[in-house]
Amino acid sequence: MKSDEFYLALAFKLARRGKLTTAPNPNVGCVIIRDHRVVGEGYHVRAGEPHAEIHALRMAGAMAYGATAYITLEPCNHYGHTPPCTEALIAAGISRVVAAMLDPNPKVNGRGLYRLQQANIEVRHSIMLQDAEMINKGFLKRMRTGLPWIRVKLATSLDGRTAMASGESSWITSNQARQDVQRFRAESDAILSTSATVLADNPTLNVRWLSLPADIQCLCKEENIRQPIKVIIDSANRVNPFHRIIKSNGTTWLARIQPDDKIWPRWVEQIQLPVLSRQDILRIDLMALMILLGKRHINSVWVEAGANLAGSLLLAGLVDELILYMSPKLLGDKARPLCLLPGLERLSDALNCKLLNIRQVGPDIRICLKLIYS
Ligand code: AOF
Ligand code: ZN
Repeated sequence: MKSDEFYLALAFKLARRGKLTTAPNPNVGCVIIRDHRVVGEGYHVRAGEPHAEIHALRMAGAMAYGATAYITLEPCNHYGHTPPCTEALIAAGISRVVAAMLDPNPKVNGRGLYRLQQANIEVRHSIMLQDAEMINKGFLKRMRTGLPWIRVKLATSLDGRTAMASGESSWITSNQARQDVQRFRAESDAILSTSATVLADNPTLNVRWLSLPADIQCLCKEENIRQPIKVIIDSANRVNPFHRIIKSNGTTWLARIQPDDKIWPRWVEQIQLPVLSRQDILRIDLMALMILLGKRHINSVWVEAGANLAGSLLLAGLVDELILYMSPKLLGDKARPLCLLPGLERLSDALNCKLLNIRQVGPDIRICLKLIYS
């Protein structure tokens, strides 16, 4: 006989198929097992469409009677875009439910499993919690805190430099590293950058299907690829309608102190944000920006900007992960540092990270780190 973990692992595998499409909803997978056989399987594809359990129940049909449902997240018990999955499980005669974790969505949060128990369904939960946390980092953080999961990308030399003193920087890391970045962009709901980066590099910050690694490409057809929302911090209104990021036609939010009255394409929105003033310089309040993104259902933010924004986000305690591409080059003492962190003086002020993984990407090294704010 196979273990609950074995069948739940199948459900996780299914859940991952929705990686590029379910946001702002979580990735959820479900398998239905009767007499040691898989009789139904499903995963949540897109917000607004049926949940994982519904796909699996449809496939199982009458075979769901007396069966066990393995689900990577507690089934919902509320009317959202779709009716509650709990009622569908009960109506189909499911006799046991194994759910990897509770759904922290305040609309669910234990009520789904409670409803199943009331209907005399045997319930087991909180197993393979680490997998359940990993697969929905963004959704879970937003449900728990209102804030998105924030990843900052940095490209650096061996001596921790990002650009020459002149600002010359574009080719520090390899083509392969830049291709690897496409994966993170595709998996994110928003890409955050600054007017400084727009003015210096004039990027599009788009996901290019052809540049995606094969394991990501197979999750989504080219025409269905989701472009993350581009969010540009532009406190001095320096971005104009002729920059490539604006012309390249994808939802773009300009985070500004004061909107201007230029004529912008319909996919551009100027958002007025509160400011923090430091040494007479007005800066957009980054926490207010992240709260706003959370309210707009952004689960995950991918930051591609310079040393200034990276430093400010780190100092504001807003960074969840650093993704560091390190090129085996030495740029020397005059080159620019990785991120600006003024005010750190003692070792006890240091920002600490936990190493998540290291990989070689072409000639470069990719280091993924989790920030530990204590
Ligand atoms: C499940 N199974 O596959 C998913 C669930 O607006 P709706 O109706 O799509 O509901 C969205 C909420 O339902 C979402 O915020 C999360 O709490 C839960 N997602 N629940 O039973 C699923 N995707
Ligand atoms: Zn549901």
